Amino acid sequence: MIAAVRLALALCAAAPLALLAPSAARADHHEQHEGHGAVAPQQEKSGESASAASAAALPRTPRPADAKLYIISPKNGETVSSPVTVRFGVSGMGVAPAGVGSPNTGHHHLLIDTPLPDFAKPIPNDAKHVHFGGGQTETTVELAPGEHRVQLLLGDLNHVPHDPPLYSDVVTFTVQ
Ligand SMILES: [Cu+2]
Repeated sequence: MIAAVRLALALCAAAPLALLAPSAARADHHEQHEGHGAVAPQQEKSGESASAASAAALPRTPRPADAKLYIISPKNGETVSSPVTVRFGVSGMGVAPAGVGSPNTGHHHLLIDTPLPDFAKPIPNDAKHVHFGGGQTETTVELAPGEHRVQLLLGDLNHVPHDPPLYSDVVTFTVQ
């Protein structure tokens, strides 16, 4: 029952996130927008923004305790050439596209040469935090020669890590 309610809340929160339409968002959702949109703290209403950001906790989606996330390839310590194919593995949960709130599912995020992000916020979306919202289970990345590290982090329909967060071990490899 609790899971169903949380799911409904999460679905409700999905619309403003997807549409980026603050006028359509309820007041509490609006705060979330300002919270995770405000990268620069020196905004006009910086005081308000900061308190809104700390108060606006997105709903976290529960997940099975025994679920596992792992990188199938490359292997830790391997030397590879660029572009590098990275294959994602998950057990105990399913993969669903972003925006789909099926229980015990999520979508992959590949963290490239960056540590784990703040689990209370949507996973950043940039060159170091790559979202696979279509439900993809592998990708190919261009990487400069040298040592690199990759790690997987599962996100729910709103791109927020589950509770508890599900992430893989770090894989470190060398691009020749
Ligand atoms: Cu995502």
